Amino acid sequence: MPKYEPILLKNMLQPGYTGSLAEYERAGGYQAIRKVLGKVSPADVTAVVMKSGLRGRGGAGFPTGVKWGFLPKDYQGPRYLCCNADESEPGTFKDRQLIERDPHQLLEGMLLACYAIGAASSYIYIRGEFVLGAKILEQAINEARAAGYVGKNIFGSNTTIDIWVHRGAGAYICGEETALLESLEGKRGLPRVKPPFPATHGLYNKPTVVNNVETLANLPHILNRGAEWFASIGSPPKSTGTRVFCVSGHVARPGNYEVPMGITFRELIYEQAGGMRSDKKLKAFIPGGASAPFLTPDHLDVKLDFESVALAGSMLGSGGVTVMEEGTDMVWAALRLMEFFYHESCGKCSPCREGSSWLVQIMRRIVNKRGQLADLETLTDLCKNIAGRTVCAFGDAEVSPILSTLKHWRHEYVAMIHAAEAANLIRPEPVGA
Ligand code: L3W
Repeated sequence: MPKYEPILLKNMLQPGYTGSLAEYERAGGYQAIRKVLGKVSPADVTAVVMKSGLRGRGGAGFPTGVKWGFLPKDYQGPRYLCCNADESEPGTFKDRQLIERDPHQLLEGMLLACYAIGAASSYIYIRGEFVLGAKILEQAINEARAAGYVGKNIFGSNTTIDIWVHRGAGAYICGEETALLESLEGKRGLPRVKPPFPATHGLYNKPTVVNNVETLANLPHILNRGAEWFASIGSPPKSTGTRVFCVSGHVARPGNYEVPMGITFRELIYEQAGGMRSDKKLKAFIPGGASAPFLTPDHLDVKLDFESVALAGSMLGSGGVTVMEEGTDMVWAALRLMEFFYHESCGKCSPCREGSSWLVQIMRRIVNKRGQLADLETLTDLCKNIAGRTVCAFGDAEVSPILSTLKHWRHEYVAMIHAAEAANLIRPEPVGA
């Protein structure tokens, strides 16, 4: 038995649960939408979600009900819901499990969100590599459509809600909400300048809500069990509910763990994930996906809630916790992440497009024992000229591995450079060579 009551993972933890429509309904599925449809007004559904304190599980943690509330009230044209299933943040693999193991939970969440915002069409933008997930979702939508739960006049009401699956083509940037919308419209996935936000100018320039898979999967439970119940879980008032944390790296039991927000990293790593995989001690961890700055063993007692992790100098982000043991080369680790961001930069903004290339070249030079102490200042300067100077949050994200490893493990960079000097390896190598 898990220590904490699972909410989102509950069904799939039952032996033999396949996630079919019949099994989801046997477990109490599609009760929330039946309870709400035509009986509770859309505004009241939004009010419940607002009161529950649910915040976005994709990275930014924006309050879900507040986001829905930004949609123009008097607008008569179409409005859309987009489910962000483009899970690509390194170290994050929760949405995939939610999709593959309990697809109807997500579909019911989408029906509730569509009802609340008045959307008749919704899209699941799923990462292209999630071939199995896309297939499972298509099958689940077909089952729900055949039962009259998706499509015209759902559950015999006069409400029409359709759900379509759209597969991405392997670009990390399409997890950024406006790049996702561009891609969904058939264009190249490049972020748009915000404001205007999707709430007013989204898909096809219409009012649109973009919510993450885990965010939407929480909705049936909130509508079934009430806002007060949800708000009492976790670390109220600002971090309510559970999070599905993806623990990876040098731990004994990597995997997804659903726990109430507010437990400590120590508990997540040492109790839930079984501690370190060997006798080596923990050296570092990334608390919320590769975009989140690294933390150290001094942060093990930080609580896993939005505010506490921000106070510790990082972010809870997408919930991907990557653990590294003693002996991990932090300069190499930062380079590895930087190579990912360099590869994935969409190229729209010069600081990110050009800067990521320079950062990778300098980091490679240091790791290849050709670095100089002046490189550390150049790295810092470059990072400062990228963060906050791009259209989307990618610029901030890509500098965090370098800035946070320089903050906590600068001595490793210096030692690498001194070792190169001692071996007389310094042969100034032009950047760009
Ligand atoms: C209307 C306003 N809407 C804000 C909406 C906005 C968006 C949400 C949050 O970045 C983070 C990033 C990654 N009127 C509004 C408004 N909104 N003000 O609220 O917006 P924002 O700008 O704070 O965040 P964002 O651009 O959505 C997301 C981090 O997440 N991240 C990325 C994870 C990646 C995945 C993945 O693999 N798919 O989850 C990880 O930590 O760095 O900081 O909806 O429209 N006045």
